[in-house]
Amino acid sequence: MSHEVPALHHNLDSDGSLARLASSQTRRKKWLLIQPKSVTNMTVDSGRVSMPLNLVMVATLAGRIFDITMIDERIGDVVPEDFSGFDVVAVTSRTLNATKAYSIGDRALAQNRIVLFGGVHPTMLHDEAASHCTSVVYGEIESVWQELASDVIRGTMKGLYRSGNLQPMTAMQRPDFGYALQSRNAKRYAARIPILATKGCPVGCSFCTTPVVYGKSYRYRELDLVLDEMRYHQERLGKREVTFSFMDDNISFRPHYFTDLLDAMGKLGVRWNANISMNFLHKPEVAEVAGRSGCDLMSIGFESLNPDVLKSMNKGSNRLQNYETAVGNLHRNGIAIQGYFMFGFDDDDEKSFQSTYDFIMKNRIEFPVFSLVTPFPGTPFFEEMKPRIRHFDWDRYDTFHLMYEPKKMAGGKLIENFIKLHREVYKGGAILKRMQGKPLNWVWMANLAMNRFAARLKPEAFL
Ligand code: B12
Ligand code: SF4
Repeated sequence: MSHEVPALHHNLDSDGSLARLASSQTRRKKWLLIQPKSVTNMTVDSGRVSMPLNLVMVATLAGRIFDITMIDERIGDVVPEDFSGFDVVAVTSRTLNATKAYSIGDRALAQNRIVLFGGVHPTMLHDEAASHCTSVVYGEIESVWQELASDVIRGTMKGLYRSGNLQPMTAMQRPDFGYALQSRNAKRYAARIPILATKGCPVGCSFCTTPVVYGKSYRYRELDLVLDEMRYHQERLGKREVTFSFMDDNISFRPHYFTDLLDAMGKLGVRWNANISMNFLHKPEVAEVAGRSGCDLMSIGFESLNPDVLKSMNKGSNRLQNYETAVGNLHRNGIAIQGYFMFGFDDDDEKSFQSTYDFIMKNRIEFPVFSLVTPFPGTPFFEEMKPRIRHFDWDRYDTFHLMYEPKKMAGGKLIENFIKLHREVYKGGAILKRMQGKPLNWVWMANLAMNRFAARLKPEAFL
């Protein structure tokens, strides 16, 4: 079971120079890592959030030579007003919490701290982010670590850290969740442990940032590293049935790697869920091996039931004729489906809503998630829609706002149908029809929460 691993471009500290520089520090510099909470009142930043693997990875790397404190506003940790106890304030940001990140950055800059920004939004809009921080890290921290860490020690910061060479994932250390678990609010994290087997997705959907940041590359960790990480958590928690949540963009892009991973996981006795693309789910054997390996939920971007919409978003992995087969295969193996659906494309009309409703009800999709298509900065879709986008208020980039007037239906109608679909799919009778006979677990709870969420949706909240 061996897999070829992409060539090592350079190690994270290949010649030991960083270690030597670090040991020459008179004291270890102190880093404050911050996960800001967005201001949206929609579902995307609430409930039980997962431990932030992004910041945990930053902490794991930086913690070897710096002192780390981590704050996650989403679980109720409070960002201090006074940053004088820290040398470096490092903030992660997506678009929907960028405004919050910027205000933290401004405050820390005013207190003469080194302010680092990372995450998808500063990566995509580094010129904009630059005015609120000392340095932006483009993409993953691992690929610029040696240069970044050396500059922090010497105090010679550059505005942007960006590497042409992506690190092979073999160089990725096991994330140390101790940094996240230090918080007294840590019990608010979801129990599922975030884990990463692969990075990147070359499918190239026009609305997605992943192909922009990581190009056509698709990297994966050696299976033994992933399995060792799972065993480590089994031992740490003293039980076999630990539940993992893969944070991969598209874990199934290399079918052989994926099925080998599942075969091996089946022997460990863990439970897991993941984002997965449809590219080979229509083959019954994939769902069979997934079911045997402990998968209880797969998150699938069905995106649309409208063939013109699918074509316009360049989602080659989705073939409408495979949708029902893929669902049937997963259900036969006891795997629930979190199905993602987007609305608001130029080719969408009322029929898109009706066919989505029919598909969900007929196929008893357990956990449908709806969003309004949102052109995120840096994507091809953003560039295409820019002249028509109604606002650039990042707080409203939560996939629950009307971003532009679609061509075939007025914005008001789009929102009306969007709310109606939520209510129809999540009304009591519909939940029963979709969920009857399914295991009594958190998916039921998610449905009940969505029932309450749907009831309070008001058209004006989407503007
Ligand atoms: C897994 C995932 C989820 C999971 C878990 C999210 C979570 N709690 O972390 C779930 C399913 C819950 C989810 C939900 C959503 N997601 Co999501 N998700 C992802 C995905 C596929 C992987 C994220 C991940 O954890 N990767 C693994 C970590 C280790 O990598 P990383 O985050 O890139 O971090 C590295 C670097 O960025 C950098 N870095 C990051 N932060 C920092 C900070 C500093 C200081 C430094 C130096 C470096 C640094 O170093 C890190 C280590 O290498 C990304 C795609 C992607 N590749 O980013 C989309 C993505 C982040 N999601 C996206 C969206 C839109 C959403 C939703 C709004 C969808 C919806 N309608 O509900 C919600 C919003 C949730 C929220 N509150 O943010 C968009 C965000 C676009 C944007 N511009 O903001 C992305 C980019 C996908 C896309 N469409 O392009 N998501
Ligand atoms: S399949 Fe998913 S991860 Fe891949 S480009 Fe499309 S939206 Fe992004």
